[in-house]
Amino acid sequence: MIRPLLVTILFCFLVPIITVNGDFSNDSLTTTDYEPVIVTVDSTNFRFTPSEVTIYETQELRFFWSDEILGHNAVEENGIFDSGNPETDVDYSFIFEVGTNGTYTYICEPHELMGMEGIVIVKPIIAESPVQEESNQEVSEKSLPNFLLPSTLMILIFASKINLRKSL
Ligand SMILES: [Cu+2]
Repeated sequence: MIRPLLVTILFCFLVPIITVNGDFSNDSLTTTDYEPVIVTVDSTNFRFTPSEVTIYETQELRFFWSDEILGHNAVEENGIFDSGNPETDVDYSFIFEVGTNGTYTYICEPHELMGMEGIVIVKPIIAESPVQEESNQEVSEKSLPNFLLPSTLMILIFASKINLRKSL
């Protein structure tokens, strides 16, 4: 009589624990927490700073400077991104989509010969978009009781049958 009851209780507790743990692995990386990485022009007027940045796919890369003495731009060597004409005030952002990880080199067109260039290292992410994560959570919350109810009922029926047999 005690054993089936114990099994039932154990099963009811273990199943939700296993299910919840399984879902946690998907949440290990989220894209929404990433701050934009800002690249500007240093005091020499001919260098980007930082000249090398490491970012993640979907993280914002922002080229920002204002009141510069000279006009600058940031143009990726294969045209992946381009801030436009050289300006003394620039606020240009670019986002590398998922799957575009790699190393990118860009230049400032008017000062290319002076070595005004920068490198962006884009690392891949495994995360889903925030919208997908929310919907996954909804699904697991909804499916959990639906899944537990039939299995719990079956175990209870099974347990009661064993008890019935024993009492006969
Ligand atoms: Cu420049």
